[in-house]
Amino acid sequence: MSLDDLRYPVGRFERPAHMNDAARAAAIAVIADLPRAIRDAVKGLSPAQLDTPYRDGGWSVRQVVHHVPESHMHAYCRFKFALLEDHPTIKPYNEQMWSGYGDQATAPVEASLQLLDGLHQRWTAVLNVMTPAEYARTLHHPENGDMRLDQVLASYAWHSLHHVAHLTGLRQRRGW
Ligand code: NI
Repeated sequence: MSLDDLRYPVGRFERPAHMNDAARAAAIAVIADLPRAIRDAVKGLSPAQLDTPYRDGGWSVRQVVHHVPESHMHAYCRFKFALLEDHPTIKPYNEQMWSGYGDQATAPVEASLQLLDGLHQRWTAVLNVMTPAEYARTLHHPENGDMRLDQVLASYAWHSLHHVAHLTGLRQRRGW
């Protein structure tokens, strides 16, 4: 497998120009299901397996599991800011630095799984009450430019599948 296949197992994110009702519903279903998907993807792994990089030079399984709720806490706040403020500028964060901080090696994986459970229930509740007009609201990302909330939703649905595939791909290759 090429590095790109290992790093981008579901392909790179492509920002959709438009999202219809069905596309939004499919993306919301991915967000709603992610806590279960991640939990299943790490079920039964030993501490040594959790500390295994999903690819050479990549994050460990543990770091991937801790990264997802950290990323999605930002996502949740970005949605609420964009819903309640006019075209807010959101705060980027350096995910490599966040994932390199010491807590990522020591925090229990279960803590991040529980965080995902509650966070995604709340986030899904927001996504399910948003109107089509609200999905057209925008935010400004200092690095990625202006985005509509339906495009942000698409990016996090992709992000969810992307990281689950890192974990399931590793287990498949190792026969775990
Ligand atoms: Ni990520």
